[in-house]
Amino acid sequence: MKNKIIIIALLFSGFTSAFTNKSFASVIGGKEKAVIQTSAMCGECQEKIEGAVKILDGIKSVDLNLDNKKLTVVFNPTLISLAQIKTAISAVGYDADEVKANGEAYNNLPKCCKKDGHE
Ligand SMILES: [Cu+2]
Repeated sequence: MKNKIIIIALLFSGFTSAFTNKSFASVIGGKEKAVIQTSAMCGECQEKIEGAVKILDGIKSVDLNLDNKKLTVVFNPTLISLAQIKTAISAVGYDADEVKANGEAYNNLPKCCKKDGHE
């Protein structure tokens, strides 16, 4: 009986540490969920970012919230990494957390889609 409790306690501590070790990402049965801060300004940006991520291998779902500019992405970490997703967002001209937008792609954005476009 006591052994059973210890095993359960060990399983539980392993389970919770799997969650706390991943700062903004959590593991959900082979899928990983991450929230990425982007620099999206409008619906066009939203479509562009979601579209750029959606076509990548291993992406389960993509959703950009324009109110807080956060992209919630569920992906299979054995097929794609979080860094690759951020690079794809940068490549279409937007910041993704610590990864800054690709300069050329950003320059080619319509003025209203730029960070200083609403002055
Ligand atoms: Cu835009």
